[in-house]
Amino acid sequence: MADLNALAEAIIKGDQNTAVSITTQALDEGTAPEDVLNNGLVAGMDVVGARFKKNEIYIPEVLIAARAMKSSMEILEPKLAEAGIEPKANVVIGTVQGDLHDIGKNLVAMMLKGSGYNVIDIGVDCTAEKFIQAAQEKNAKIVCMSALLTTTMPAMEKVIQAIKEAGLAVKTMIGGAPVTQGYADKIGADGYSSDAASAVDLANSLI
Ligand code: B1M
Repeated sequence: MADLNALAEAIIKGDQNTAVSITTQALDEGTAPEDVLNNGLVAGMDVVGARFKKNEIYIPEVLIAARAMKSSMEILEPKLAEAGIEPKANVVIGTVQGDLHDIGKNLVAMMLKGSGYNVIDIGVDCTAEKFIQAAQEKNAKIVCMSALLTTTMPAMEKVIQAIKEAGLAVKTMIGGAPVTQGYADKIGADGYSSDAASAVDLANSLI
């Protein structure tokens, strides 16, 4: 019988082979894909997020865990689709116009995926139009923006303004090293988080 605690542990350790093998075994044995997701993969990523937040582990460990999660998800996703299991929500994420930094944005995207969101990553140097088009096309509940340069932070405000003008019913989240809660309040973002694990908590509170 596949051990979902061991699957969570494999994700925490970033042990890709074990994660894939337990995921495959669990599905072959008829374990519900939702159980594999929630009690194995997401349970593991929750621990990774909590440890990252407390500085008990660092970016490389998070990336390795995310890679293990991704491999298992590739096996699980078709089964989830067959079982009609919906993601928590669609989320659009991108780095704002003029900014090419994407390491933090990618981490946030991975943590959101790990927590059950369908993440549409529109990349770097994204204009307000690109955010809006993706949010409309994918019927997104949240638009996430990342900026690493003080000079590109104002592009976040432009996106928020454009979203308001377009009358889109989406929540906005911002983050990145120079960004603060005060700045989020100033430009009317719905939320700010300082790190990728807190971004998941914030998204959960916004949907
Ligand atoms: Co750039 N760069 N860079 N750079 N770079 C910084 C940001 C800088 C602080 C370095 C410095 O001078 N000390 C400085 C900015 C100064 C400022 O604006 N005040 C800077 C500069 C000036 C530049 C260039 C202008 C340099 C030049 O060409 N003269 C240039 C700009 C290019 C452009 O974007 N147009 C540039 C270029 C680059 C590289 C391409 C070489 C490379 C980027 C590679 C890549 O991303 N693929 C790069 C890098 C790597 C950095 C540093 C060294 C590291 C950034 C990083 O990835 N951090 C950085 C200095 C530093 O921070 N020590 C620097 C790790 C990452 C995990 O953290 O992105 O903060 P971070 O993400 C965190 C949180 O902020 C949060 O979660 C993440 C994980 O916990 N978070 C969110 C991020 N987005 C979020 C969104 C959310 C929620 C949370 O919700 C939506």
